[in-house]
Amino acid sequence: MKGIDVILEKLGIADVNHGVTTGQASWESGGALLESFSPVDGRRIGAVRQAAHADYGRVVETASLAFKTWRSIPAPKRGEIVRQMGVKLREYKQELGTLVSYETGKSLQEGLGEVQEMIDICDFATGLSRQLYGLTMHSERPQHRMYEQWHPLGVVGIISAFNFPVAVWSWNSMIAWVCGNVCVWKPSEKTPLTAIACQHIIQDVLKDNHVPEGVSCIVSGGRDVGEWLAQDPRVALVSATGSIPMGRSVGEAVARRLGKSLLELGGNNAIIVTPTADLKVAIPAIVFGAVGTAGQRCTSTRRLIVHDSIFEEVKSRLAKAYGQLKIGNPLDPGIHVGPLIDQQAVRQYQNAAEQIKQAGGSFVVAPGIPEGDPYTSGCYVTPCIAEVENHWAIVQHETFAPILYLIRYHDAEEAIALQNDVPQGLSSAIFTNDLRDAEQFLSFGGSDCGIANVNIGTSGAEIGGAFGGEKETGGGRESGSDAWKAYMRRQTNTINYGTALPLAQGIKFEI
Ligand code: UN1
Repeated sequence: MKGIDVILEKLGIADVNHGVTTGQASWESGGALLESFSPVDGRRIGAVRQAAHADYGRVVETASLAFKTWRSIPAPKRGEIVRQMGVKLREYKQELGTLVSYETGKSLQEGLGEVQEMIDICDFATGLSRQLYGLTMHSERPQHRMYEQWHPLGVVGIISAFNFPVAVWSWNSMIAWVCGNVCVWKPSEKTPLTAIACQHIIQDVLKDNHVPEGVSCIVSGGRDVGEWLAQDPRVALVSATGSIPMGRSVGEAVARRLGKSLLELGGNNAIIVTPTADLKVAIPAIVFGAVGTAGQRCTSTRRLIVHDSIFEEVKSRLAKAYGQLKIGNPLDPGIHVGPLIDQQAVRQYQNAAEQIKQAGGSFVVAPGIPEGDPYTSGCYVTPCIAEVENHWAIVQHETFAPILYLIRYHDAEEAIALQNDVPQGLSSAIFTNDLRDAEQFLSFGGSDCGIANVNIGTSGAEIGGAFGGEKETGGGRESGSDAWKAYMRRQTNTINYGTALPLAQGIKFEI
């Protein structure tokens, strides 16, 4: 694609790039070459030289050393450095957003939106750097004072997924940095170039502020690099975003060494549509949730649980809306749906469609593979809708593709039971104008997900809230609210400013 070359040049992306960096310095690493192909048109965008095990070891050593300097810089000063990163991201928003769109296949609007999330988290982290608050407690002993404080953990490993190739890194790293940690990032092997671009964008900030090598590292590579991070006792926290099997294996390896992990795994997100729902609001929310990012968000809407009385109406309105979807080059502003990440994802979509048929599902909007120009990369699919039953194996499973399941319900209790009856627990929503339905959905007896919305869809969460989910989604929380606490260790301090030694619980011990 013309225009992309100019953007690559501006972002410092060459044909072959160093895939191992410790901030400003890039390393001649010994791993294999990893090529990145755009799902938009199949073009080879460039390649990165991956990390060999020895490179990984040296990076973590450099990071561990840098931690000693970085943690001694006052938190608000670290916040100021993160603020400057936000300024740089504003400057490069168009270029980075375009590369995100070209390397992942998401629409340009969504690529730009992802960079906006990065900018927003920089602002959030800057403010947070002055608010890493601990509590004070009243001691039960005279002339004693108790309080708690939060200290940085050390090296934070970040494993990110292809679908949000840069925002997820920034949610983790910006917060981790103001907390005083250093970061080692293993980007998705499907989107290695956007990661290199991020490092280039922040390089001047690192240099101008004399940030030591090792505070912001990248180790490019595949599953093996993720395993090195998970098994490495020098890595205090491993934050991993991706599939449930990936998270299970990272979580198990980190738990074996009693390390900390923060897991952000799959979702199987549902929207309940009640009889009082305002369909003018609900229909676009459902369509965006189901087909946005070609159904490849962990928050994508996968299941639609619709009341019997409006089932046919919702079905026909959705079929009409799907009929208007434009599938094509996501960099074209008139396009709604871009490609999936690669041809393997297309095969998974086809397998899912096959399983839906075998289970007895019927398609309201049929699946398909568009052919000819501009679909020659072989990564494009047609968003589809199927009438199914919630308990079917394929419905219980997260397929990362634009497949929307329609499920019928009769009473409110049944709707909530269906919504919760999947192994995952990330995002959920209800469309209703009935106060009781809404409050019931948000109550302890309602949605069991980490995110529960009323009259907005399941995807597109703002960075100000804590992001994450329950059950097989992994339990981690990232981004806003007090998610920063996962990146710090809590220390409880008791100080005796008297001349006696009263023991807690009134214990007498005299010598
Ligand atoms: C993801 O899909 O991994 O809520 C993250 C959303 C985005 C983040 C999605 N803010 O859809």
